[in-house]
Amino acid sequence: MKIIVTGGAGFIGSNFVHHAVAHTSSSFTVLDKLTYAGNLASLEGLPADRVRVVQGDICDAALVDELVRDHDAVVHYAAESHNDNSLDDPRPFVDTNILGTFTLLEAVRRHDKRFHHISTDEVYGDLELDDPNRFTETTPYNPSSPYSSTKAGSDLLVRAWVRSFGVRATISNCSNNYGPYQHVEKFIPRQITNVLRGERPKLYGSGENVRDWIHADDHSAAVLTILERGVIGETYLIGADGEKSNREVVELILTTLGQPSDAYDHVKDRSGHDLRYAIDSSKLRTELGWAPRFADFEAGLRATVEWYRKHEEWWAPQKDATEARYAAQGQ
Ligand code: NAD
Ligand code: TDX
Repeated sequence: MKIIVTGGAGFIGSNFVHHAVAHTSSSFTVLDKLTYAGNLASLEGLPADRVRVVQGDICDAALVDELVRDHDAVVHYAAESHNDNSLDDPRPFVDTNILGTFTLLEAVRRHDKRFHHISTDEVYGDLELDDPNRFTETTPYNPSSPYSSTKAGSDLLVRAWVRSFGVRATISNCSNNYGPYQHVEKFIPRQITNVLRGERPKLYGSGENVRDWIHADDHSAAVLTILERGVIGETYLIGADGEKSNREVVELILTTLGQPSDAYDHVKDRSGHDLRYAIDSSKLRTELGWAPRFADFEAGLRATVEWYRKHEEWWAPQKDATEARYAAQGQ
């Protein structure tokens, strides 16, 4: 197959291209605007005869139409992805996440191509810390932030294009990813690189907020599974039973790097900060037979710490500007 990967120079998209090159015989066209979050270094080492990069905007209807016409499928990762940025300046989130998805949907409708939409568990809002329930495919949408509301809007567009126009699309909503090539603005890489630079990790508020962690490579395997065997029109939740409080994660990073487990600071909380996310991925596991390989979060985190230790040249160029932005926000 010839597959377009939007946002393929970002964190999860680049992990997907590496995974899919190794596990399929397809060829891939990365369509990426190369915003601050896109990095061609994340695609180094891939075979040039199977991976090509087109720098462009998913809101560019003419470019999108030309590319979609010439491919079999689109896997759609491109997004503005950081909650904190969406609180500071929501406009690019509306443009890319909503209008960009609309532009892609119109092209796959015109050319009758397979579409897989990458989304997030954040569309379901948050859970109490002691709620015995987890998110499922039937949990009502209740997004909290400008980021998650634009992702929710894009999911609803995909559902409408399936029902109204018969577009051959599937959707997946995944929990928090960690692994190589994640931008240093995000929680885990920010704290790892802080410790590597002799700075203290920064916990928003109490640090009791819970995220459900999955390794990006497990996310990629799940997406390939859905692309190959998913039922058109269906939504699949992706998660690896990796619930941890932010404080627990910071303590693990500190001890992995030989520091005292309490060598962190509490900083200003995020406005509207979601308390807890938790995914029930039974549907994907029972109906499509997927299971995570990185079942041990601590081992996966140690490998990720090691990756950042060995790849300072990948993250260092973005670190100072990212920390300057946080400092200006009191975080
Ligand atoms: P990221 O910010 O690391 O990467 C986003 C990529 O999209 C970048 O390469 C950027 O240049 C590109 N991009 C942005 N706007 C674009 C545009 N208008 N046209 C073309 N390319 C554009 O994000 P990520 O963390 O890799 O997330 C990828 C997808 O996965 C997003 O849709 C996100 O909502 C979803 N997701 C992320 C997580 C997570 O934990 N990071 C969890 C669940 C779902
Ligand atoms: O310095 C920090 N300190 C801190 O305590 C940062 C950057 C974050 N946090 C907290 C906020 C969250 O509770 O850590 C948690 C994780 O934060 P982020 O990495 O910003 O992720 P989150 O807001 O949970 O969203 C992520 O998962 C779902 C991705 O960024 C989204 O794209 C995805 O949809």
